[in-house]
Amino acid sequence: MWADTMRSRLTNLQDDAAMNPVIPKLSLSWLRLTANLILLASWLAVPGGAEPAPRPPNIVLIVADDLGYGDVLFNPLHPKEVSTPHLDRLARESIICRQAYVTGHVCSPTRTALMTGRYQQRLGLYTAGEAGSGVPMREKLFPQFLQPAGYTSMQIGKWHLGPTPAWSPALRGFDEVFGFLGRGAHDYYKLNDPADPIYRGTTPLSLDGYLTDHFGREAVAFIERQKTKPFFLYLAFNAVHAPLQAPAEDIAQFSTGNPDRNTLLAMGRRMDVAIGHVVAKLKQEGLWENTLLFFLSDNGGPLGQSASNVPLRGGKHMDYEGGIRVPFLVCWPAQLPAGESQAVVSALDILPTVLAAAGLSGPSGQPLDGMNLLPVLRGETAIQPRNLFWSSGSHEGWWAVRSGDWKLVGEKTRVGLFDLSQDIAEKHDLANAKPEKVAELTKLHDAWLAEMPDPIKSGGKRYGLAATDGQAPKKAKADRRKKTGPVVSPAP
Ligand SMILES: [Ca+2]
Repeated sequence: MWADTMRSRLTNLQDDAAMNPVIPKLSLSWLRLTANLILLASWLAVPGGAEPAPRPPNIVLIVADDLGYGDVLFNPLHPKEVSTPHLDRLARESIICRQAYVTGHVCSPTRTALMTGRYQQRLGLYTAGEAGSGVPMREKLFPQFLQPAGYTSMQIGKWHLGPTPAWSPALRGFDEVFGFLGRGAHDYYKLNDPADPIYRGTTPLSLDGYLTDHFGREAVAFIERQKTKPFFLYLAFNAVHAPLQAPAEDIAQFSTGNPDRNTLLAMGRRMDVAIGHVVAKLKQEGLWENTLLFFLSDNGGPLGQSASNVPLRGGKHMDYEGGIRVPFLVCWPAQLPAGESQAVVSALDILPTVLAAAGLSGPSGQPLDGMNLLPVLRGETAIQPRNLFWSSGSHEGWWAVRSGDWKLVGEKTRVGLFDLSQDIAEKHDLANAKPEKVAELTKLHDAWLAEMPDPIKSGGKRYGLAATDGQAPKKAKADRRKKTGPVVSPAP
């Protein structure tokens, strides 16, 4: 790195000399000689004569909870009352991915995919109840992939991938932990509840203050502790998930006429300030250029809490775009030019992208479902059409597939077909007009779903059908009854 800097300075001086005859030729020769001697000395100082390997980038993964597509300033269609100035500043240094998706419409399934790099359905986890009950311990998680490159990892905030300390991120590759485990929600002020503690590592804490502020402070303190070595920071806010709670002075800054909306925006604003502190710390320590940072929401904004997903249809708990398309930033100043991308990206892509950036190969026995985004984001390869899939199993009955610009979305027995290149708001259902396209996309989804195991809790993969992948519901019991008479239930 240092030798590169010297080379670059010498090149700049030579360029300056070509432009400016005032720089004496003698000075240039002296400079060139000195630089070459220093380069030789640095080369000799390294065993084997090789330059030291460059430090891999720091990885910062910031996840907002239930933040609507429309509730960030970097969405140009945002409602006028939205206020996220720090995220907006970050967005101007990032690549804004306008067509970015998570793998589900609620928290823990999408966080499962984020941490495993695989569709959560591969583990039989289709719903929040299933994924929240615990991602199998055999599954390797994000920080474990980074350990061979010497990363130190910290998880801050909401985990929601297992309810008890037996599922703690401290047992899943995170060297440091500060956050809560169990449910998707946590009170923002009651931080001393033994039934739902905030943990440091696996030790319950008793705290005062506002939860989002704690998460921001912990992130800054982690960067301070780890600034000399590569680190992975997973900063998983529960903001702006319910309960709707924010400091009164923040709520007072909003006057939409809707108290819920005011509080929601105040929660977002408080998270925005925390993110601002994290970015400022990275810059202050000279780490910014070589930090690969992702920011996204874990699912769409809930319409019942006055979130905005403008211009998208629907919200949390739905597979319309408003439930699964999310605000998404990628920032790596040393490697990626700021701008916008129209590539269709998935939260599944984050792990493969990070592994590529860190010079690590992917797993052999646990194939990842996403792709390394760096070639596309650098403009080295063209954007290719791709297929993405969603399913929340038989209970909810939502499913969807995106293939190129076409999207088929199903809710129980209804399906809708949309051309997203013309109709981002999914207003014009083309299912009746294009039955062949419905059949094509249904077949794609069927093939994907056939690879997935049944949901771990109960029920089949599809609405109205029992387990066994789309076959007719099992009739074993009924058939048995015909042959053997009524089945007598055991006494309770
Ligand atoms: Ca969520």
